[in-house]
Amino acid sequence: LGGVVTFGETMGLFRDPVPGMLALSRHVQLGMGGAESNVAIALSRLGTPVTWLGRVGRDSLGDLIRRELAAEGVNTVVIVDDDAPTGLMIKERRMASATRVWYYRAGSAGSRLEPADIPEDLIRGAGLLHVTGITPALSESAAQATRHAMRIAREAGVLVSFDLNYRSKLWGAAEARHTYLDLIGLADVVFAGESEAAIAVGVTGSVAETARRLGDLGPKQVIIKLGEHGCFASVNEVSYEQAAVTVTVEDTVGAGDGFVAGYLSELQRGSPVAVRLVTAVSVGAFACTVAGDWEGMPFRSELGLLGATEPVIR
Ligand code: KDG
Repeated sequence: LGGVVTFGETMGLFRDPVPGMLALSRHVQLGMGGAESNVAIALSRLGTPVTWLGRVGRDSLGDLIRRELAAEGVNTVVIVDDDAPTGLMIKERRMASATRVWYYRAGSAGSRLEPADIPEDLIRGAGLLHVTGITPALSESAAQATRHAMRIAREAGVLVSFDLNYRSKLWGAAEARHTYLDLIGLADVVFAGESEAAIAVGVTGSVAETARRLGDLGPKQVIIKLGEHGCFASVNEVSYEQAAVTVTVEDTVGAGDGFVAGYLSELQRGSPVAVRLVTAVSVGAFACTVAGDWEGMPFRSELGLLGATEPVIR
């Protein structure tokens, strides 16, 4: 199979790893973040070939993103936009248990993605296309690019994966709902948290009913992410439950992306559903153990560390 193709906006990221008021930070660290590139890095570390496509500005943050993805073994198709800067995200870890995020991405290079940027042949040759609900929230052209890519994949018989990934700072629930209902219908695999799923299909009495309603929109594989409670999945109308792996949490941002990568990596390997879900919760747990959106993603050879009984392995 031709590996995974994904695209979206990756931004520069400022954060202080020490909890407290960002206004008092004197040692802010520079990094990057973006849901789709987080997934791409995790897939690469898990041994699944992956290509990330996106726009960056002709600036140092754009250089950082290209260098980091190359270092992680992610194939990239990067469009350097001369007319817009790379977007930026600022993360304030106000206390160990509460992180706030601000975006500086309106009009950014990444948000200027458009249908003409989509490499149609690359998608037709892929094993799977993965997109998230962040991209259509960025701009009208990015929304069109997302839909266009999903249609091309579908027409070519390439599996399409869609993670709702609701971001309230980017759009309202009513607008998101309209787009979700459209895009879920173009997906084979859909991932959502419970509250995200409720935006699309309303509040239901049970996670099984939520999954059923999402499945009624088209996807055969519906996976509801339940955070510290693991996940619920309905695949070809069979239900599965998987508990989470308990870890000491540093930063939950990126856990959902790790979860998605774990599932998709196993799907690409032809693993059964139960194995996909175990790897999903394992990679999600790894992502929580390290401050940073993607830095904690595991290599496949490291997955067994979660069950380690000795703190030091010599
Ligand atoms: O899923 C983690 C992402 O939220 C983060 O890395 C940045 O893509 C991002 C976003 O839009 O919030």
